[in-house]
Amino acid sequence: MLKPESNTKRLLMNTTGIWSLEVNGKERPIAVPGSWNEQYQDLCYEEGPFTYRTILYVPEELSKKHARLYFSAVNTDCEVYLNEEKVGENHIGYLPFEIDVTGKVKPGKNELKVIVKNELKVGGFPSKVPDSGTHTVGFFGSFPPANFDFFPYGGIIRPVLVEFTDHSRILDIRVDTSKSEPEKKLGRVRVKVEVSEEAMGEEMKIKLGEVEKKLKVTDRFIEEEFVLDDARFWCPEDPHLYPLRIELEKDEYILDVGIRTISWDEKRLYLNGKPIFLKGFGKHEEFPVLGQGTFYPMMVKDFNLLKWINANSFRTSHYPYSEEWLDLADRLGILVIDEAPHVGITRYHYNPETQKIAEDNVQRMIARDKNHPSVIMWSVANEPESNHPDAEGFFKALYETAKKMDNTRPVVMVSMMDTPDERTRDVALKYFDIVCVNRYYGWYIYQGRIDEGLKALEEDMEELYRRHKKPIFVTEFGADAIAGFHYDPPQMFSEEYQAELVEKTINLLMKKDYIVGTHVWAFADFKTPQNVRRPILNHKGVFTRDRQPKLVAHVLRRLWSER
Ligand code: GCB
Repeated sequence: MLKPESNTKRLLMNTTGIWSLEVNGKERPIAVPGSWNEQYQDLCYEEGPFTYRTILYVPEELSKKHARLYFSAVNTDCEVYLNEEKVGENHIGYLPFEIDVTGKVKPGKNELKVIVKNELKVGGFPSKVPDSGTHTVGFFGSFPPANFDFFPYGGIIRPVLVEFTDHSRILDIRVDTSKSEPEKKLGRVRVKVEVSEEAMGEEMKIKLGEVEKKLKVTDRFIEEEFVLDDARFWCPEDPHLYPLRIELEKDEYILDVGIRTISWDEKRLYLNGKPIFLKGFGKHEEFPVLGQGTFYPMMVKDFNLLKWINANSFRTSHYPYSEEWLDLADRLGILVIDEAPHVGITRYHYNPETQKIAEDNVQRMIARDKNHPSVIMWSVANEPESNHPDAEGFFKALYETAKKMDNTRPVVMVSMMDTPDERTRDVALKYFDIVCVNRYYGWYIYQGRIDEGLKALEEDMEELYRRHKKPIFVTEFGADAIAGFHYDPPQMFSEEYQAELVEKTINLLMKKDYIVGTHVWAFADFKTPQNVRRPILNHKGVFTRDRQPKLVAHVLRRLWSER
C-alpha cells in the first residue's frame, strides 16, 4: 500500500480541520487529527464509541476517477460509512488502512461518518491490565487501566485523505538496496512495482536519478534493477536521496530512495559495512492538547533537538509513528527502529486468534515503512510477558512473519526479561537478531544507589552476552527528573540524579564491544495513566513535555559529541 501523494497525475483531498463529534446524541466540534481526550475535559477518560462526521464536496470530473479513502491512523476500533453506506472497518491503531470508494463518491456533497471506540481489553490492542480490579496501588492500580505507561488516547489521530487517480495506476512499489557493495561504491537498486489490471499493455517509465528505463507492462508485477557506479550511500553524515519516478500514461509516483546496507554479526551492527553505534532515545508521539494527533511543528522540533544533542537514532516506542517522522528521518539522516503497536502483551494474548492479528499488524507496519532508508530495524513488541512458556511460539511466529516480509533488516523484540534472576528467563529472545533489553538499574532497582546499580548492570550485560552471543542493544534506561528539582548529593527525581545516572550508564555500556547502542528513556516527558508513580507525566524525559532541556540534555550533548 502506497502513501497517498499529490503529483501531476494524482489529486489529494485532505479532510484535516474541524469535524463534528456526536456524544450521547449531541453534536460538538472536534479537530481531526487529534485525540478527543484532551479536547474536552468530560471526554478525558471516555472510550467511546463516538461518531465523527464531515462533509466532502467532490467535483463532477473527480467522481469518475479511482477513489481511495486513506486513514493514516484511527485509535482504535472503527466503522466507516460513506453516504450512510458502510464501506469499511479497522481494528488496530497507529497503522493506516485504505478503502476503495470508487463509484461511491457522488459528485457534490458526500457525508463521511466514522464510529470510533478506544477500548482497553485484556489480551487486546490496546491492552488492559489483567486484574486491575484487585489492585489499588502501584502500576496495576493505574487509571485508565492501560497495561502500558502512556495515556491511551482515542480518536482519529492522523490525517484522513481521499486520493483520486486514474483506473490505470500504480498500486505499490518496493525498493531493495541490500545487494549494494558500499566498499566498491556500487549501488544496486531493485525496484518492484505493482500496477492495476487496467495498466496492462501500457508503457511504463522508471527513472532513478538520471537513469531512465522504458518498458511495456505485460505483468501486474514489474521488476527492474539499477546499477549505479560511484553511488552516494545514504548515512547520517550524508543522507543522500535519489528521486525514483515511476510513470504510466495517466499515473505517476515519486519516491525518495536511499542506497544503504545494514548487516550484523556476533558483536556489531554495520551500516554500509562500517560499525555503527546507536545513540538516541525511545520517545512518544504525543503532546498537550493534541494527545497523539499528528503535529508537524513537534516533528520538526524533535529532529532539530535530536541533531542538537548529537543523537543518531530513535525507536518509535511503542507503535508506528506518523509517516512524516520517517520522511524527515530519511531526509535528515536519523536511524529509526520501527516498533509495532504491541505493548503490554501478556499471557492473555498468546492464542491463535490474537497471534494472527499480531502477525497482520507486523505485516502492515512493514508494508507501510519498507522503503525508508532510515528504518534499520523492526521491533515486533515492547516488554511482553516473555518469560511465560506460551510466549515462545507467539514471538517465533512474529519473527518469521517479519523476516518473510523483509529479510534485509534485523528483527528484534524489546525485552525487560532475561536478567540474572532465573524467574525472568526470556523464552523468545533467542529467536531475534539483536538482543534488545530495557534496564532500570539505579531507578526501579537499586533506588538511589547509582554505583551499586551499575555494578549489577555490568554483571547483567556480561551474562546476557554469554548466553546469547549476539549484539546487545540497551533500548531503555533512565531516571525521572522533575524539571527544576535540584539536589546535592543527587537524589532521585532531581535533575542531578538523572544526569549522573545517564552519564555513568553510557560510560559503562560504551566500553563493551558487544553493545551496539544505548537509548535513553525518554526523549521528552509524556502523559501517563494516573498512578502513584506518575505525577501526571512520566518525567524520564531528557526534555520537558514542551521540549526544554533538563540538565541531562547538556550532558548528553557533550558525551555524544565526543564519540
Ligand atoms: C519501560 C517501558 C516504558 C516506560 C518506562 C518507565 O520499560 O518500556 O514504556 O515508560 O519503562 O519509565 O517505566
